[in-house]
Amino acid sequence: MNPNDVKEVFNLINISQEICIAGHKSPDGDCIGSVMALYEFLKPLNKNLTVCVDGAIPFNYRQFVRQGIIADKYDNREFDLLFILDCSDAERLGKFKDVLKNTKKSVCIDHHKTNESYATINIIEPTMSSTGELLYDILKTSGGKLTKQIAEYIYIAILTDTGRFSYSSTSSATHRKAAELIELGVNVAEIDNTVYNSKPSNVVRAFIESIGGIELYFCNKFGVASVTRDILERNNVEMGDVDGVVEFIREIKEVEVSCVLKEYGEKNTKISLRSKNDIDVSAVSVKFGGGGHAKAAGFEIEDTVENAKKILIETFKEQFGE
Ligand SMILES: [Mn+2]
Repeated sequence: MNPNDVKEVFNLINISQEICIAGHKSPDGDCIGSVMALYEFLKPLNKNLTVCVDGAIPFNYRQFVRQGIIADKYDNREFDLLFILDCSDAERLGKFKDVLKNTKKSVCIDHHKTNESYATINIIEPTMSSTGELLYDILKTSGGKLTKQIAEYIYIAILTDTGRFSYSSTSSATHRKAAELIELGVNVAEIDNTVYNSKPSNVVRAFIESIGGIELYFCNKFGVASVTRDILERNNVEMGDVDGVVEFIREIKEVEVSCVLKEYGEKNTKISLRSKNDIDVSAVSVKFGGGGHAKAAGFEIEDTVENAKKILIETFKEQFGE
């Protein structure tokens, strides 16, 4: 993290009145936690704040995001300053992507190694566990007091993007920062219960149906399952609510790469990949126009779930020497 960049970020905040905070579409815990932490940090500075995140907030994060805080649509206006968090490329802003084109000064804060440094100032740290952890480092340099509320948002971002402090991106520094957040008042058990132990039964049923379709290939090293429109409709749930399928597949002992295919439309399939050890799934993801990390990446294929699955199996055939 370049100290001059951070200084310039706070300088830009000082001289800006209309500030937009944007995250990536189909927001996850890191995106929501980071966006909301920055929102809470900027709130007392009496700026006009706009939050842009495309896609439904998953049910387990809804209580952390006050109703009406997120803009419905982008009206093409220009902001003095735009923050883009946890977003590896501008396309991932979804329906808000024009905000980057229309705003002169932008700051991107991210930890995806595939980040294309598309903003005016880019603070990109691929070794960080989460955008939340990186944002925490940045906010700490302000010297201002971080509230319990900010600490909670940062904690949610770190907790969820480290898989409850289990991924290899979790460093001793990550744990030290988590300790500081707890000292600021974060209730660990309460957050855990809200984020992980609060699923409506229909969401769990949709999860079980999705998991029920697991297919294993290449001596069980590659596991794949789909979340289809059918499953969602049958159980009356939103796509964003069915989380953790790809992580669940990875729990199988032999699985090296797990994959979930999400049917967003008849010819719109979103793919998430997880790697347990050495296979870099971000390389595969980039080939298909996506991005991510070595152990967690994603992209879209404009085809049916079944065809996308065939493409994925073919793609990993070589990796597993078949
Ligand atoms: Mn992230």
